[in-house]
Amino acid sequence: MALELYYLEETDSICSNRVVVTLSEKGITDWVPHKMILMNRDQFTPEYLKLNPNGTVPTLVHDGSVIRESSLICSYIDALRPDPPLSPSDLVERYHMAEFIKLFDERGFAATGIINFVTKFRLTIPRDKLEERWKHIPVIDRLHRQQSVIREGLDSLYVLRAIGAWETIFRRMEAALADGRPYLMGDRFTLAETNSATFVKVIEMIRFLDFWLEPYPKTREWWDRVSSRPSMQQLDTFDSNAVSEDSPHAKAGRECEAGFRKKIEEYREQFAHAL
Ligand SMILES: N[C@@H](CCC(=O)N[C@@H](CS)C(=O)NCC(=O)O)C(=O)O
Repeated sequence: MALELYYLEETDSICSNRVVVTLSEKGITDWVPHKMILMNRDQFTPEYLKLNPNGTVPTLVHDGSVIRESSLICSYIDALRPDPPLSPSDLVERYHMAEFIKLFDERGFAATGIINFVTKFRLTIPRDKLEERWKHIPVIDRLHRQQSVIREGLDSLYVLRAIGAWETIFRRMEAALADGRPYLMGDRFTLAETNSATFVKVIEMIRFLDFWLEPYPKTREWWDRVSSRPSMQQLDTFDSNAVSEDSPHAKAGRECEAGFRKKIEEYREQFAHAL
């Protein structure tokens, strides 16, 4: 079996890392890496666009068949090699896990990108580089999201939406973990973790996680448990890690913290009714 992965090997590459963590948890090490660099616009070469017309990373190629979309790639890998299973055996539980993953895909992904863009990207990447990259983005939603947060900063409405997405996710996680279970689906680490932990990692890299999780103690414990697994710890050995207090993420986080906290307060006041 030949598994080839087109991916980014950077600590804040949330979708690629979903797959990297899944491969590690499955104990699969014999995959062929094709490292991509977004700033070199590797995602827009004609050869890559044939594999992935969205111009996004990651893409998995298995014996010549192409599998796209990070959460689907993770499910594919789980199905490919059954042990250890990363899905519950119970049918209803499997669909409850899929509901979580749908929420992470539909709201968590964009929200995490927005938080990374409005902090680290906004403060470190030269505007002309971003303008050049924007000329090639083939999906208009992604283009508008990036342009709005880069141009308007924390005042972009996308930032409040991103906060809303994470407030919903944290509330749902807290509810799932309320009975004392260690992982979202029960006793075992599953795809619900591989599909969310790399997103939460970025919030931690920016140093926003400690204050954000204050009202969510069970989710805090969950994060401590999940982030200490070797599959997650390896992410800190990649480029763009935020281990040092001098890293771009840590610096951008310090610069934006006060404004971001105000936005969380604003959201919590306006949306106390949210579930
Ligand atoms: N829904 C896709 C999203 C993938 C995605 O957008 N990846 C980002 C990197 S995290 C990317 O390739 N961005 C390309 C760009 O910004 O030009 C998935 O889950 O695989």
